[in-house]
Amino acid sequence: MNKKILVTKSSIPDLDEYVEELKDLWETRWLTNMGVKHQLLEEKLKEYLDTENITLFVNGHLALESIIQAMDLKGEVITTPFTFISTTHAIVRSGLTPVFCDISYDDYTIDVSKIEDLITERTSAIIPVHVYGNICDYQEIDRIAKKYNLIVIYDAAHAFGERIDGRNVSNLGDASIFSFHATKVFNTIEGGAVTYKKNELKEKLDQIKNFGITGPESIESVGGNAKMNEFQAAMGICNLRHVDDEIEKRKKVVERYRERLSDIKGIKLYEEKENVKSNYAYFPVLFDGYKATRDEIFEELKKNNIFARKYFYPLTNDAQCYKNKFNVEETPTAKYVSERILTLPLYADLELSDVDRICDIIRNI
Ligand code: T4K
Repeated sequence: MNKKILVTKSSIPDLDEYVEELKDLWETRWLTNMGVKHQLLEEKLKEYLDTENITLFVNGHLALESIIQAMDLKGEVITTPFTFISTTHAIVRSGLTPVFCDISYDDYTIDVSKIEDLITERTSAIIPVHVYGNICDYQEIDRIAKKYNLIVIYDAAHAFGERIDGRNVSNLGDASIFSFHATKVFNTIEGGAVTYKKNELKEKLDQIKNFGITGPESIESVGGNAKMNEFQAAMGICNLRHVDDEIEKRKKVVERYRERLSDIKGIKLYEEKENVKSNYAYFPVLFDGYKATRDEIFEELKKNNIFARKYFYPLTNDAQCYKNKFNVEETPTAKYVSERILTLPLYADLELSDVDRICDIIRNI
């Protein structure tokens, strides 16, 4: 049997490098609660992401819930169902109503031509997703947000380090959340961050992630616990040293996939854009009119010990827990895409011979 290939494989530093980074924790015994590693990683990420304001979190999901709380969103939030369930859950768990906008067939991000029809007097924000690292039409979103006085928080979980028109994605909208989960281009084991425009949000976010505590005898707000610990931050410090190399290696894998899968009838690949510096986070392939269906390809790969993933199927507005609450027919393009898309294995040290094998299975099915 061929070796098992999963959809991704975490990037990690050499064990010695990580151990070296951890050594001082054995002396200080300061393991969490915004220790020196946490502070250092925040500073380093500010620089890497070219942002003035960043707050670290224990994961991307709580980063999103926390910025929703900090920006005091109310009522309805326009978002898309073609995403990881986290985006929708964060809105619902914050007591808000998600209003689902359809996606564009070209890049699977929010269809900006459909946003305005969904705005009501209860709408407070738009939470678009840079799905797979495909960057949303931020200029049009900016225009709409300005016109209707809406807050924009990007779910940039997939878009770490990407740039568009020379700007780092961390600077788009009012705020962006990132995931540093083990499966991401840059990871802190579990982890996440929010970047944002308004300086005063820093204090609020720091409170929300630490029980609302502002001093040994003062608790100013109702917060939770969403702090990144020192082991996570240390992993981040190490991984950040190598992330550019990792992205370069991912690029090579993606180039090979493109070489082998472009210009095949019924296979649609996401078009690379000249104004975007990609991080090569995912490699989604749409089987639309191909000789085999997405599900047949998925099964055939599985028979060969290759585990691609149906990101993102089902749509979040079709998840069991949201059945009868939302109507998937209202987002027909998202439904169409989610039934046909497959994300193929992609990680820095995926061998090109394995890419060839995956492509051969797809081509020869
Ligand atoms: N917004 C968006 C758009 C997101 O995609 C996500 C997370 C979030 C928000 C929330 O951010 P976080 O709170 O997670 O920071 C995975 C990840 O757990 C999740 O972070 C990610 N999106 C989502 C797209 O993928 P699953 O359920 O697919 O994970 P799992 O356990 O099936 O792992 C997938 C593959 O990754 C495995 O087949 C092998 C590899 N893997 C996995 C783990 C756990 C590793 O190589 N190392 C590992 O440690 O959700």
